[in-house]
Formats: sequence, C-alpha cells, structure tokens
Amino acid sequence: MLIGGSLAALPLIHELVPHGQVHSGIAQALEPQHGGGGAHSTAAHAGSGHNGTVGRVDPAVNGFDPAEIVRDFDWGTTRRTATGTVREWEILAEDKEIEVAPGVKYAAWTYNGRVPGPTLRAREGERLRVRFVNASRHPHTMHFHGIHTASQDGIPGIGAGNIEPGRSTTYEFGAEPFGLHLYHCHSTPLADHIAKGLYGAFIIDPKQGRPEADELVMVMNGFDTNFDRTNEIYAVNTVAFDYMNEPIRVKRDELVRIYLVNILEYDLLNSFHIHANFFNRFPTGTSLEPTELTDTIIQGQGQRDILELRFPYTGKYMFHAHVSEFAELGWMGFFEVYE
Ligand SMILES: [Cu+2]
Repeated sequence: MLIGGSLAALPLIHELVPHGQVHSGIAQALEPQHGGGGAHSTAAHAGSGHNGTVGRVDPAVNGFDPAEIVRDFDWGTTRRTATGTVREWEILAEDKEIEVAPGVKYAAWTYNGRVPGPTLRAREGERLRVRFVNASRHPHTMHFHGIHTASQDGIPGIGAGNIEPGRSTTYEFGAEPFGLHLYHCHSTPLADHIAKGLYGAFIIDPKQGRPEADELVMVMNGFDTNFDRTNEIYAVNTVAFDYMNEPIRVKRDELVRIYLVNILEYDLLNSFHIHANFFNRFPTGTSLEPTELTDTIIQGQGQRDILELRFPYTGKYMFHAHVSEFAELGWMGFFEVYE
C-alpha cells in the first residue's frame, strides 16, 4: 500500500467502486469496517458534500502548482535565422516523488520536475529543437505528435532511440500541423512510461492566431498508486480535487479557451463535462471552425480537443469527468466566474 501520511485526509478516496479489489483495498486501509467494495457515500463523510479531500497538497512539496500549470505555456526561446524562426527548449527527465492527493505519494518520472511536463507552445511553420537530457535512472525518449521524419519520432530503435540515463539528444522538426498535440515518452513498457508522468501538451498556434481568450490547459491524467494497472487517483493536471479547493477563476462573458488533453492510461475512455454551460468543440484543434456545441465530450487515450466557451453568469460551476468513478476519485473541479 503506497498510501503514506495521514489516511484520514482522504475521506473520498475510499468510497468506491466496482473497479476491482483495488479500491476496496484502499477502503480497508482507510476504514476497515467498510470492507470490500461497499459504495458508502463518502461525500457525506467528507462533511462538505462535494469537496473530495481535507486540506490541499502543498504546491511547495511538489515544486509545481496546478493553479499555475493551468495557465502556464512554455514558449521556449527563439532566434531568427536566414530560413525563419528556430524555437528551442531544454527538457530534463528525472525521477521524483510527487503528492497526487493529500497524503498520497507517487514515485513519478517527470519532464522538468513536473507532471504534466511543460506545455510546449510554438507557431505553425517554425523550426523546433528540443534538447532532451535524461537524468532519470531509466531509459526514456520524447515522442512528439505532429508531422516529422522517422528519425525524430522518439521511439526505441530508430534515430537516437532510447536515451540512456546520463545521455542526451536533440529532436528537431517543423511545427506542423497547427492544433493541440502532445508529447510523451515512448520507451517500453509504454503504458508504464506514460503513466509514471512522462507527458505534456504540445500546442502549435495557427499562423493567423486564434481570437483573444483566457487560455487554460487541462491534461486529464491518473495514477496507479499500487501497481495493479488500474488507477486509484484521477485528476486534471495531477492533483486530485485541487480545483475544488482552488477554483479556476474566470471573468464573466470573457472567451475561455481550454486545451484539453487525455493522457490517461489503463482506462480506455475519459470525459469532460461542464455544468450550466455549453462549449464549442474543435477536435484536435486542427480547424478554426467548431464541429459541435455541447456540454460533454469523450476522449480516448491520447485524444485532444480545444473547447471554447463564455460564462454568462457569475458563480461557481463544476466541471468533471462524466465517468462518475473518475470524478469521485479526484477528477472534478470548479470554475469561479467573477464580474
Ligand atoms: Cu520513459
């Protein structure tokens, strides 16, 4: 059982859910009298009715803060050359213990010390160079979605292949097509290298840009805290329930653009649902015209969408996975709309 620290700090995590013995194992650890698999209403135990945890993960413990990650876009550094703009980043892979819910530690593998890794952002047509240094104890790669040559694809056995501990490489490719992509480690076993935390959003802006908006990045992820290849914790941007405790503040009537990425492993599908509102959906962000006005979308593993909406009324509005189990294990949050 990986759960350390204060078990009592996790009133909601023990509820749940016929997903196997996993959750009942947690339930027993937390409250043995509940035994295996009973679906007690822990929201009631939690006292606040909807808040999943008591207290908050201290961002200083992790060295990153979901409240900042949600608006943190890493544009790297640029320089002009005769053939155009070259945009460059340096990414470091390192092993790092993180806290994914109060008292729940997870031995993560990280890009630049955070999960998700930095949201890399570029403009269509630029030349991109990513210097990758592996300071982890395991071989890793960086595999980018997008259009590029085989040698830059970041998979074992082709190009630089696996980057061994202490080694580095530089990936180089053009920024195309515009849209919302992602990057992740592609070493094997693949599901484990992704689930450990080696992933991030990768945004290529169209040449003409997009309308001015309050932009947010949400990477839907999960954590298998007991190595049974199912997730015990679900979240957006890693920390369970964090946006319940620290709602994302947005301005009434302002355009909000959400870059939504599903990098969940071990579960086939994830979803995003907004309360009391609807959003325009731009699948993979590769078109400037939305395909749908809706309030719920489903994403498979690795799928992405850009969502645009405005909140016409002030107040607090939930967003969460419409897979109830995921929501109750951490994947829920609030927008707080101010005047
Ligand atoms: Cu890896």
